[in-house]
Amino acid sequence: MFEPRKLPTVLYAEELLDKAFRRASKVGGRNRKEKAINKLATISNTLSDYFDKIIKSHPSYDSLPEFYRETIDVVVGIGKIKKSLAALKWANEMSQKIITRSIKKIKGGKDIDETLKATYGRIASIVSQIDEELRFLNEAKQKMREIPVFKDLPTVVVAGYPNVGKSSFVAKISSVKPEIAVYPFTTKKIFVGFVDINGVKLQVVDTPGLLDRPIHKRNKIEKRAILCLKYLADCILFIIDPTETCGYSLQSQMSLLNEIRREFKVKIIPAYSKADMHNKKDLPAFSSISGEGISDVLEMVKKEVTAKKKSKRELSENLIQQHSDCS
Ligand SMILES: Nc1nc2c(ncn2[C@@H]2O[C@H](COP(=O)(O)OP(=O)(O)OP(=O)(O)O)[C@@H](O)[C@H]2O)c(=O)[nH]1
Ligand SMILES: [Mg+2]
Repeated sequence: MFEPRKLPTVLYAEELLDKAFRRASKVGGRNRKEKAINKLATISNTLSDYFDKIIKSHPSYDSLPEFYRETIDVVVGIGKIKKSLAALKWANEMSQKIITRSIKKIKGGKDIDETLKATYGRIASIVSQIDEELRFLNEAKQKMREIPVFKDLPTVVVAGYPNVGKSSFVAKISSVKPEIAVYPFTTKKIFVGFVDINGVKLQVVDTPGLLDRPIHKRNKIEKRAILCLKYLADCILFIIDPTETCGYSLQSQMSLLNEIRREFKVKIIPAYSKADMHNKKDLPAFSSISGEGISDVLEMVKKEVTAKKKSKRELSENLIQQHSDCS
């Protein structure tokens, strides 16, 4: 299983060269020739160990589960990661070639100091050429670390317009504490928490707010929320703020709800937030501040995911029965 959190920190060109050259400066030898060869071999090993480590720490992106593959593509761009890793491979091969050739030259009697100087220069030039890629891989690592690792548990994804109270709800019911603020677009990442509803363990996912607009107009942050709805949700809790203190009209929120209903085939539970501020009862209503209505909403979610689990089990039992029936 790919764990983005385990990706190593990537050194920039200057740091990497410094590491390799510093190690080389410490090696000795029985004579000048041997010492020079040992220096070059040390640079070669340091660089190739390092490049191999970085390249191997990345998974085969094409065989990752769809959710991770698409999310990484939105967050960093898989094409760019592949190109950068290819540049590292190139730098590795080039440095090995140059060093092998220089060692041969020294063994063959070429001027030691001159050869060493020229080799250091060429290695520095090659590694500097991939500085941009090293920096990109480091940024990619930072961004990928923010992608949570999901468990194989029934999952409810909390969605809705910005500022309606999604994070407040998730923080109230689960182990995770996303940031909450009075302004919209507070949540920019995906948060996952866990909740136990009377013995049923659930994964609850807080997503960034969505506006009612076509997919091609959605920004990266919204796209991440959409991927959670598409791949992770066994059920969607769609939160609506009827007080409109979120800054968006009830009409726009309902229009988004209809859009989500058209787009996703999983069960959607619409619920009003901020029940401490209104008396609307045509949908289930809860308040993350007073706590009213929360347990009813959780009960509805639990009923939904357990029903889904049951229908999944029935489906596989039916399949087994059909296929094992030899009569
Ligand atoms: N009165 C009242 N205010 C609430 C309730 N839930 C959330 N709020 C307030 O609404 C504002 C937005 O809450 P968040 O939980 O950050 O909303 P969000 O939907 O996660 O917002 P984004 O991450 O920006 O999409 C904050 O000022 C909260 O204190 C509630 O049940 N009652
Ligand atoms: Mg939020």
